[in-house]
Amino acid sequence: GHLQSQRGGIGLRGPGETRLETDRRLIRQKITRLRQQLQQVRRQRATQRKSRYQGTLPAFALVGYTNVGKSSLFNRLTKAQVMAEDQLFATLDNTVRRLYLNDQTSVLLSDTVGFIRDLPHGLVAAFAATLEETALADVLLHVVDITHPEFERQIDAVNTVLQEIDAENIPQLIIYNKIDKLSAEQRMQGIVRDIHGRPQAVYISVQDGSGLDDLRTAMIEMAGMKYAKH
Ligand SMILES: Nc1nc2c(ncn2[C@@H]2O[C@H](COP(=O)(O)OP(=O)(O)OP(=O)(O)O)[C@@H](O)[C@H]2O)c(=O)[nH]1
Ligand SMILES: [Mg+2]
Repeated sequence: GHLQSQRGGIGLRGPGETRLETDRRLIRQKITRLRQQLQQVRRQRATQRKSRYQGTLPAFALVGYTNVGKSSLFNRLTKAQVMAEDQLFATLDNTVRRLYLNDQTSVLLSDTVGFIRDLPHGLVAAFAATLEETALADVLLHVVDITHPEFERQIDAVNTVLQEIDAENIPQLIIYNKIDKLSAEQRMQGIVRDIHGRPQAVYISVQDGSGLDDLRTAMIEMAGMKYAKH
């Protein structure tokens, strides 16, 4: 049926308008209203996200090529906390958790989808909603599988995606993971620092737990840097 009859037809038809013209006008109005509502929802979501992230807690996001061990690390860091003190964290979302690093420092930690090389532009857009969280992080934990023969190309690929989502200027800590697979003489350890003494990279194994204390130390320092900046 026509919109006019559905709406009861009271004063809907403008002077000289055909029924078809009236319907078109009503549909256009409806589309405009829906667009405005959609815009409103988007704005609300952005505001909610901002207030969550621009609170007092520094937000850390795990990023990295697929299969490097991001989720394993996420689980290891958060599960250790759950076992130590179940009340200590609140689940904020499927993949965002509050993580207590020491008495003074707690942060938000989020897991993200793995990046892949040559991600088509359209796909980046499709992932955009997930990656929006990444772009809002204060610190990126860039996990790397140091035993992968192409780990350097994978780092570049991840950084390319980060550029596409305007996240290339967020401070990064490189986490070289899976050092348990390296031979004793290949194995590195400790925190690598830049000339200002800021943490740049750490060597860890999620599997055997080595380097996780160094990682926490580096994270605590970087969480503090957020406030030092201002
Ligand atoms: N040897 C070894 N294997 C590891 C380590 N950390 C993770 N893995 C393995 O690496 C594989 C991938 O781990 P995930 O945690 O799923 O990797 P991810 O980065 O979350 O992968 P996506 O979600 O696909 O991007 C799993 O088989 C893990 O068991 C590690 O420290 N040493
Ligand atoms: Mg994962």
